[in-house]
Amino acid sequence: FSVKSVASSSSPSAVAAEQASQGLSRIGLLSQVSGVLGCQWGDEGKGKLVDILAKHFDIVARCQGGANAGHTIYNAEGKKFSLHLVPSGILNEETVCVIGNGVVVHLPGLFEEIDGLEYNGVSCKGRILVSDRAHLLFDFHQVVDGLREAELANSFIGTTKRGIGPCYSSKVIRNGIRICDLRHMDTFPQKLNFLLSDAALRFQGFKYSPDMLKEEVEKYKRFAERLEPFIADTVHVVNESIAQKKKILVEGGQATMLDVDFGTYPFVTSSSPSAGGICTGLGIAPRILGDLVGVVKAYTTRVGSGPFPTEILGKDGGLLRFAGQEFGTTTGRPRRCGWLDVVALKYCCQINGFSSLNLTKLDVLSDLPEIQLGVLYKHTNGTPVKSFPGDLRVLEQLKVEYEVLPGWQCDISKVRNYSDLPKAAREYVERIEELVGIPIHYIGVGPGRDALIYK
Ligand code: 2SA
Ligand code: GDP
Ligand code: MG
Repeated sequence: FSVKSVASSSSPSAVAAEQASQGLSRIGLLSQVSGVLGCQWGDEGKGKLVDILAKHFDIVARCQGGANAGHTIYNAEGKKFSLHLVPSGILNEETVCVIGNGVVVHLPGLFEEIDGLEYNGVSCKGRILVSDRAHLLFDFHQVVDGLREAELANSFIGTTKRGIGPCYSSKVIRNGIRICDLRHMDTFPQKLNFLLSDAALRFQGFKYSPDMLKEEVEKYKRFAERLEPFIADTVHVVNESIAQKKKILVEGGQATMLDVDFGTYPFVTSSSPSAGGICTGLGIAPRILGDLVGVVKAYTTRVGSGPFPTEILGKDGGLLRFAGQEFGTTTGRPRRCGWLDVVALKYCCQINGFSSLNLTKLDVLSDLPEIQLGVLYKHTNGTPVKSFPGDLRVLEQLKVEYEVLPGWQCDISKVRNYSDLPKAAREYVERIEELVGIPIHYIGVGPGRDALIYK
């Protein structure tokens, strides 16, 4: 397998012209390995930026999560695609898409996604590589996800029920079945039997019979055949590509506030959507990691349970949800909405060391007469909270101090130059930059590919 280089796909002069006009200098991502990561609780619009940037990269890779992710992108004709496992570089036909070792792969879902893309004219053959080290996520993991949530009753996490937690549990407890195990159908049934009987022992509601195992094994024999051309040692492919000076863009799923270590535990996902997940989920050395772009919505959303300090409850939160069309890409669940939380954003920037930010959905705030920014957390006794607390009880009890900025109350969705934004919108952007200390290089003013301002 070989990855065609972005630089060698056109003549040198064409490449120079491209870079000079609207290429690499404009996007500011000059490092060999760059990444796009979520700064809040997911759905910041990571997919859109990755789709736009893809043409400047040879490889776009996912390093963690699974089909819990929902990344919405639009092609040049405005056709909408919702991606879950396939990286958002897939619409750019020169890009190779890698599903790294850190991803948990539900094969029926992956094939459904590939079929949907092919049906819509997007060729996937030879363009998607799945790591032989990635773990298989079975239907039973999804059933167990639902059973665990039911057991938790009122304190449920609000997972996507895509089986993510149970699959990572299998991986970490070392019972997991990996993509490379599909090449050993002699031992596969035994491994799967162990997983299924374990689940049956743990959950009364889990129905399991020898027929079910037989059926699942037969299904996976067919999947194994179909998957074979997609399977690769992606650690080798990625590192060989790095050695050949090719460019790699890593697409994060979920976000730092959902990170199993840094997020609002236990109301988190089961992977590492922060910078560290790039190294462990793709086999890329930390020294090689370059520019990371943090994607942050101009307000905040969260789907599922857990603390949300700047949440707007009631009718006003509903208005923001309606304006931003805040419904889950994977599950259709309504997202909780609130003001931009600068305390959480600074914490996220600290962990990830972003070189720049993409502020998305600024257009959604256009109708508001005033906009609030959560700038400080205070304990109930009035003393400031020094940094984002790990203790959920502290987080649930604190008070947020807000700054109030004027709104601009006009349509900005057609604006393409930063200087053409209304003064109040620029002031909002610049106040965030000032508070966080990281430049905002990209500003989203609509869902479409063209609705992006380069600042
Ligand atoms: P899980 O399924 O075990 O990863 O759920 C654990 C928590 O992680 C949250 N989570 C997400 N939050 C926002 N967006 C996600 N993707 C979909 C989307 C979500 C959807 O793009 O809209 O469609 O509902 C995502 N994936 C996981 C989840 O809500 C739990 O809080
Ligand atoms: P992701 O998971 O971070 O890729 O984000 P999602 O795709 O789940 O959710 C972001 C939603 O906002 C999608 O429907 C995007 O099409 C849309 N979107 C992205 N950027 C913008 C923007 O700047 N303005 C508006 N109005 N919508 C946007
Ligand atoms: Mg999403």
